[in-house]
Amino acid sequence: MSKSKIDWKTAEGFEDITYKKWGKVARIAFNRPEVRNAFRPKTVAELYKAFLDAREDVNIGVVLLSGEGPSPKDGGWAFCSGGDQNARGHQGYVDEDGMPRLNILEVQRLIRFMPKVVIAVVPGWSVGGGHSLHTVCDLTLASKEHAIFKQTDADVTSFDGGYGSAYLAKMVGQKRAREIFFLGRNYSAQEAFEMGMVNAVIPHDQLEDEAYQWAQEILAKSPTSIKMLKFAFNLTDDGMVGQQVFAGEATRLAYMTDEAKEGRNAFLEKRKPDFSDIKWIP
Ligand code: S0N
Repeated sequence: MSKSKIDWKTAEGFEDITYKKWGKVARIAFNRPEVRNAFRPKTVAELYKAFLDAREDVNIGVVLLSGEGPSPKDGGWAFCSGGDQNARGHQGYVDEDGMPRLNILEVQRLIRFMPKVVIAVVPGWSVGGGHSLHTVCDLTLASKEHAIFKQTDADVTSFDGGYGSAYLAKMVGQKRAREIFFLGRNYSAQEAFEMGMVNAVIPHDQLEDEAYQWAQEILAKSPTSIKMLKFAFNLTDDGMVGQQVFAGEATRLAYMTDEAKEGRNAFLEKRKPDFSDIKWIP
């Protein structure tokens, strides 16, 4: 698909992010390039709203998460540089309402548990909480020229002890994950690819088109299979919640059987259910 054929329709009402849809693909992007797309609580609230909309929209199957750019100040590119250090207060990140929040973790969970594929499309810096976000996405595509992966959590005493570190270690191995967090070095897209935390390194001017193409390939598959596979991949790392999410979808599939209809009908008709015709298929 050439870029000219992607005719994004932009949703109104967002300031810190952009939210667009075209066909069965949604695109959500940080829109604070002057601070390397750092997030404040307002940014996170908008992210949550957009992700929830994409989750609920039955026409959407794949979500691209990216960052707008380049920066009007210096031309730099960013996916996200994590929590906005200007908004960080004593107990969390603080907006005009004065409430300290760590609401990015709610967005992480929404990405993790949504029954759709989320692809991190990384055009530049992916740092701190921004690094955690690419980690929690299902796939990561990175700009060959501009993407840089870096964990500054131990520099600013704002550490992600959840998916950002522990799940990263499942992806790149314990030694590498500890190196990423303990040393806080910069890693190119190619180095991140070789470590196993990036799926493809793509020339910058083709990144968006290529991400859209990856989405099209996924969208050609069976939606139920993709959803069940995502939850199956998650299950072992998500404990009882992983089991709950997977099992919920199994229950939904069971609802579609004749025996489920008989169980419901028998209750509504105030009689005992008759499962005698149902085969015990091995
Ligand atoms: C991204 C970096 C490496 C880019 O360096 P570069 O290219 O040299 O640009 P700079 O000149 O440094 O930056 C350009 C302008 O952007 C501002 N800026 C950049 N990042 C931030 C930021 N995070 N907050 C506020 N402003 C930022 C710069 O100040 C500069 O502005 P001007 O032009 O006015 O000087 C480099 O910028 C960098 O290292 N940035 C900081 C990265 C960082 O430490 N982020 C925070 C890490 N921690 C988290 O994100 C935790 C988040 C969280 O909420 C959390 C909490 C609990 C559990 C989990 C999490 C989680 O999700 O991780």
